[in-house]
Amino acid sequence: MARFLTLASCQTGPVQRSTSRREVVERLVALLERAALAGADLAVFPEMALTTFFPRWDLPASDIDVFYETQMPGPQTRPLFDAARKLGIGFALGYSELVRDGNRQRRFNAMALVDDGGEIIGRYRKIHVPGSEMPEPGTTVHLERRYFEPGNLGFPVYGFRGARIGLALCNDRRWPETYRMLCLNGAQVVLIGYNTPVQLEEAPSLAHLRMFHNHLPMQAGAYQNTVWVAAAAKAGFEDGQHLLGGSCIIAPSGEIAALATSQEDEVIIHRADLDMIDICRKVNFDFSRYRRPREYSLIAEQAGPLV
Ligand code: CDV
Repeated sequence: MARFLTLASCQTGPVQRSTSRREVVERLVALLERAALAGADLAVFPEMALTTFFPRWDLPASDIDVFYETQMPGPQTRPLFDAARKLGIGFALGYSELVRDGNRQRRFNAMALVDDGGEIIGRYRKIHVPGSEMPEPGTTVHLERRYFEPGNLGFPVYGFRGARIGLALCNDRRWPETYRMLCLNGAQVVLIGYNTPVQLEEAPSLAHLRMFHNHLPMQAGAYQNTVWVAAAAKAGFEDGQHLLGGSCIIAPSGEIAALATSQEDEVIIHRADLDMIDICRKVNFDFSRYRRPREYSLIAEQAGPLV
C-alpha cells in the first residue's frame, strides 16, 4: 500500500464565455505539466473547468447545450488525457455532462477521475445541487437546479496508485455527509473542484466570512473523517462575477498544508503522507469502535430539522 501520494491542486483563473475549449484545454495541459514537473501523482481541476460558470445566468434552453460535454474525452478534451499518459500523472476534471438515457436527455454536474494511462477510472455526479430553478428576488442568481439534476452515482471511491480516492464538487464540500459517506466507503483522499461567487446578495452580513466558510468545512471534513482533501477553485473575475480562490490541500489533522495565493492559473503541491490517516484515527476517530450508527438513523431519514 502506498504511503505517500503527491497531490496537486490546479486552480484556474477565470474562463470567460468567449474562451474556446481549445484555449482552456491548453491551459489545463500547462497546469498538468507544471504539476507533473513538481512530482505530483494526482491533480485536481475545478468544477466546470472547461467553461464559464453559466448557472449565474437565466438562459433560454436553446443556449445551454454549448456548455455541456456529450463525450469524455471528446475531440477537444483528448489532449488533456494524452498529456496525462505522456506525463504519467492522474487527474480529476469537473465538467458539465449531457447524457442520453433512452429518449431522455440528462444533465449532471460531473467529475471524471483519470489515471496516469489517460483512462477514466472513476466518475462522480454532484449530489448537493444548490441554488434554484428560477431567479429569486434578493438572491444572487444561481440556477444550477435548472441546469443539472442531482447526481445518481452516490459517493464512490476509486483506487489510484494504491490509494483510495473520492470526488466531490463545490457545494458538496459544505455538507458533512459528503466526507462521512466517502470516509465510510474507504476514501483516503477527497478531490474537490469548486466555483464560488465572492458576493452573495442574500447574506451581506456574512460577506467578510466567504474564505473562512470555504476552508472551515473542508478542514473539518478532513479532520473529522481523517482524509486528505485537495481542492481546486476557478477563481478571479469571470464574465463580471468575482469567484473565490483559496485552493488548498488539507491534511487529516485539519491543517492546511498548501494554499494558493493568486486568483489565476496556479499549481499547489503537497506530498501527502497516507500514514497520517491512521495516526489521526488513533487520537480520536476509531470509527468502528466509537461510532453509534443506530443513534444516527434520523440523518438518513430526514432532510431538515422538525422545527
Ligand atoms: N458551484 C457551487 O456549488 N457554488 C455554491 C454556491 C451556491 C455558493 C457553493 O457552495 O460554493
